[in-house]
Formats: sequence, C-alpha cells, structure tokens
Amino acid sequence: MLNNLQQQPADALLALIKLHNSDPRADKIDLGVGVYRTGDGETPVFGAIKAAEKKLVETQDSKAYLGPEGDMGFVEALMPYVFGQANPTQDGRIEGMQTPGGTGSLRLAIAMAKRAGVTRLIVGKPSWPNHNQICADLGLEVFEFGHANADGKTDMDAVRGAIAQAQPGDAILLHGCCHNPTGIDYSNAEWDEIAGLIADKGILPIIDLAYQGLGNGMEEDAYGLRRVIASVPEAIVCYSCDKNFGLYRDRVGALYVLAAEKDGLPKIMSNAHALARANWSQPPDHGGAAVRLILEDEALTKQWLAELDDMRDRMRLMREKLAAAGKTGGVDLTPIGGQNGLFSIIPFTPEQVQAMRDKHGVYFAGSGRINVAGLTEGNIEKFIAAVADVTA
Ligand code: PLP
Ligand code: TYF
Repeated sequence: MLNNLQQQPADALLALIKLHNSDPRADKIDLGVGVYRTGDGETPVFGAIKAAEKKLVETQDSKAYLGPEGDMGFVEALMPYVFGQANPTQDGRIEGMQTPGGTGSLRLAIAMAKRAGVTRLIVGKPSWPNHNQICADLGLEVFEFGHANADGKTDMDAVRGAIAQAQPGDAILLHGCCHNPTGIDYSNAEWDEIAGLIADKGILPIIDLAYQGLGNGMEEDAYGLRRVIASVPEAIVCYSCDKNFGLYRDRVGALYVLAAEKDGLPKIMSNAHALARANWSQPPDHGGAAVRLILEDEALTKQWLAELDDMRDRMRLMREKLAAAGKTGGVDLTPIGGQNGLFSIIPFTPEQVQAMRDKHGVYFAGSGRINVAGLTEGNIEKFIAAVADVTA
C-alpha cells in the first residue's frame, strides 16, 4: 500500500543547510534558512528566554493537559503587542489560541476558512512556499498576483488588480511585515489603501505576522495589521514567536480571530479548537510558557525588547552596507537598504546562484533570496566582491 506513494522533493532551504555544512572552506557564507544570526554567525537563545526558562523549570508544578487552546495566558499577554495597547480585543471581538508555530496557525486558518466556505486564496507571488503547500494539501485554489516590481518595490497595480477581480468566497493572504522572500513591505499609505480595498470588496483577510519587531519595531511592524483589523468585520491573524523570541524549534505561535460581532466568537473558536484537536490535539507548552513569563515580567520584557532592538539594528546596518555598494557587477544592491527583515532577493540567474556556491562558497536559495542576517562585518566585503564577480 505505502508503495503507492510518490517520492516528494526535500525542502530546498533545509537541504541547503546540509550543502553548506559539507563545504570544507573556512570562509564559506550561509545566507540560506531564515534564522537570525549575530555578528559572530551564531543563533543563540535570547537571554530573556534563558531567564524565563529557568523560572519555568523552578515554578511549573504540572504538565497536565491544558486543552486545544494551549496557554491562554500566553495568547492574551501577546495581544497588546499585536493589536495595540488601547483596545487589544477590539471591544471583545478578538479571541485567540496557541498553535505549534506560525505554520500551525496558518494550517488552522486556511482549514477554517475552507470550512467557512472560502474557495480561493489570493496570495502575492513570490511568497513563503508553505502558503501554497498548505493550500494544495487542503485542496484550496490559489490565485497569485505579482507582489513586487523589478525595482525592488511593491507592485501596487497588481495588488489593486487582484483585489478588484476578487470574487465572493475569496480570502487574501498578506504578510504583516518583513515579507518572505522579498523584504518588500507595504508602506503605511499602501496599507491604508489596501485596508480600504479589502473592506470594500468584503473578502476575508488572513494576515501572516511571523517577524514582528524585526523590521522597523514592534509597533511599526503592526501598522498594516491594525489598519486592516480596524477596517473589516472579520479577519484571521497567524502569529509566530519563533523569530522574535528566537524559539524556532520550540514551535510557538498563535491564531487570532476578529469576528463581526463579539457573540459570534464562541462558534468560530469552537471550529478552530476542533481543527486543532484533529491535527495536533494541543500545542507544545514550553516555548509559549517562556514567552508568557517574559511578558508578565517588566524587567524580562525590557530585556527581550532590547535584544530584539539589537537584532534589528544589526540587520539594518548590513542592509545599509549592501545599499551603499550600489551597482555591483550587473546588479543594483541599492533597493536592499529600503527593504525589511531577514530577507531580500538579488536577481541572480540560476547559473549565478550556482557560481556563488561553487566558486565563492556563498549559499542561499535558488530564488536569489539572501538571509541578510548571515552577513557580518567580517564577511560582507567578501560577499559584495563575490556578487560583483559572478554578475559582471
Ligand atoms: N510565515 C512566514 C512568512 C514565514 O517566513 C514563516 C517562517 O518560518 C512562518 C510563517 C512560520 O513560522 P514558524 O516557524 O513559527 O512555523
Ligand atoms: O523561509 C525561511 O527560511 C523560514 C524558515 O520548511 C523555514 O521561514 C524554511 C523552510 C521551512 C520551514 C521554515
């Protein structure tokens, strides 16, 4: 029976880790999978997380089941950061639950949308491949629109066109900040327009916020999400703490639902809980509990935010250095300075991507997506020289 299964390709980004590991060159550079790295190339556990984990080990008195919604203290402590201090529940219209990472949240969101009658998801292209993979697995049609222009900025005409042609039964997936893979985010003015267009069309927004705080700041990175939430009757937010708390493998995320009316929430959330039970029963506790302990403690919160500031500042510095290189060989690195988060795309040909690996030991996705956090004061000059060499 199982022999009927077809061979599936490995995840290209995860395969790249192995390729990089097996390269013996001491000066090789890993700009592949999306994890933050320090100036020393490390991905350490946050100091605030270490402290919270210690506290958790000392104070946790039970690991008994919590239920499909997970740690609601965690879910609620996060809400002022996501939806704003002023009205984090939007007058009781927002409720959430814990999920295994942002991926778990996306899986629930898309499955729930489908249950509710959504037949098609509008997604900007390129996007994080898992968006398409989840839709394919759930049998939901995807409608793609061009997310970016060749100049490294948003293609607003394509966004307007995609929303204008939307039909009843459509939902639209938007990256809240730090777009993966392009780094190209909507400006505040563009978010204002998009929020209005979505509200006028009456389509369901699903907002994927996987990098809050890694773009321009915790508040700044929530602008678009809050703008959409304020304009529409219903929305779903898929949140990940795996980047902004450095918890990647501990799988920490949340799903939030904005309902048209407060009274509609219990029915909607009962579906989210039922879907969670059928998928993973309950989310893993440890990472979410550590985040809760940070957010409940003023000193730990300050420490976490300072660590996040350092990460953002370092990535901004690397972006500025790339942008300052300007036209390099046959490509222009200038737009990278205005982009956000871990990723940007350099328009390499497939042959140039291969030459970067073979000749220079620089590893990144076949799409030309680089993880800016893989660059350091120590390797950025080499990287720029390699770009100049292979694109000349
Ligand atoms: N959404 C986007 C755009 C991502 O890049 C990622 C990356 O991992 C996720 C969601 C999911 O994150 P998690 O690791 O929490 O599942
Ligand atoms: O795009 C990235 O690099 C991150 C990490 O299957 C990631 O989102 C990559 C591949 C994958 C899961 C996470």
